[in-house]
Amino acid sequence: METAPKKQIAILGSTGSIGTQALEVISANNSLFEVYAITANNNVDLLIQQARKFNPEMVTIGNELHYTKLKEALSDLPIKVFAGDDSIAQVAEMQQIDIVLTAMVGYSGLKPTINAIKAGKKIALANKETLVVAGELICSLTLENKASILPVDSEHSAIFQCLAGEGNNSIEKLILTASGGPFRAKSMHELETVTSTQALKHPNWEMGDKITIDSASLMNKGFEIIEAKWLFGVTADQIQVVVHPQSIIHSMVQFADGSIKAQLGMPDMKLPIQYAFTYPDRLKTNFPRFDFNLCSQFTFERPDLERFRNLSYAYYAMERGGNMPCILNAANEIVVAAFLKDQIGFLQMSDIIEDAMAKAEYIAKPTYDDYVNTDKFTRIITNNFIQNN
Ligand code: MN3
Repeated sequence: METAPKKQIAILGSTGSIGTQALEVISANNSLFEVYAITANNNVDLLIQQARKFNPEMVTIGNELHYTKLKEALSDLPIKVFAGDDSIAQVAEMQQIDIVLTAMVGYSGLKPTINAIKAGKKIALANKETLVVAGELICSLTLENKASILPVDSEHSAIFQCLAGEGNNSIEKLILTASGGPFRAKSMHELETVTSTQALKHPNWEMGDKITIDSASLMNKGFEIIEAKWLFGVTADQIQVVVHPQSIIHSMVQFADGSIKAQLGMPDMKLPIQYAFTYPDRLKTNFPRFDFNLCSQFTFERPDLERFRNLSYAYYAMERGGNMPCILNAANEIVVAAFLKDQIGFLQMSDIIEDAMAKAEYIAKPTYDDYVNTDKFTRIITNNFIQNN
């Protein structure tokens, strides 16, 4: 029997939560997939371990201070070693690569994703900030270069799975589910004093620090509505967010006849990662199965936009368009970092984001350079708001 060549996979951000889970998926299916390249920003020790285990063609560390350590630790292996952000962006273009998994955190994902698109790659997109910041540019480049974007975010993977087989049937509405995060039931008064340690305890999902804070503040859901707009070509009024604390329904699509399709399963990112790698096929797994006999109820609530203002800021940024989502993202990255260092409180994150959105210069039709400048400037003014707090 003839066997297909293994799909060559590049993982940008291999030491993070998505990256490590992607490596588990590849390990479990090593007759189908091979790791061609891995990159990390700072976690050189784990990157070395991963490189020794998966023996990729190339390994890249963003922080150049770690280059020598990485190079020496792999000197007995035929692995090419690089350092610096430019090298990470270049990895994405390598001719041998079939799929690029973009799993880095925040704005840093933009440049490498653009490079991968220009090289016509299949992109398994886990870095939602890329679409938040520059969705319009990313979508036009994707079309132009015949690249394809496969969602890894669980909600968008759910929608993507619901759309399989629907051909040209148009979407009436997307219904994104949200767990509500660890602070779902907290009063406004309680939210004034919650700490980053409390925010980092997500009830259902194991994720990196930044996205866990974003989940607690509903900014993650805000980013996901913008991500959905670009991935599925819908407008703001076609996207509804519903809080579903059990996190079993991962999202839904409502069609023109009123029918609603949902995708369900245990919360486990390995499933959407694997589906992005194998689409349109499904692979057998031994992931835990959801059992209706063990679940007494599914509940749903309307998100509270007074306690969680970030979600309304995201709707506003999406409708305003231009560089407004880029401003939202940059301000959020800065306030989340400050909250993690206990420099500002939980509710102050939203106050400062609102100030930054009011102050940063709005550009209706931004170019790539405008996004770069918007990001830079918004970070400066957001830091000023934090200092003067
Ligand atoms: Mn998600």
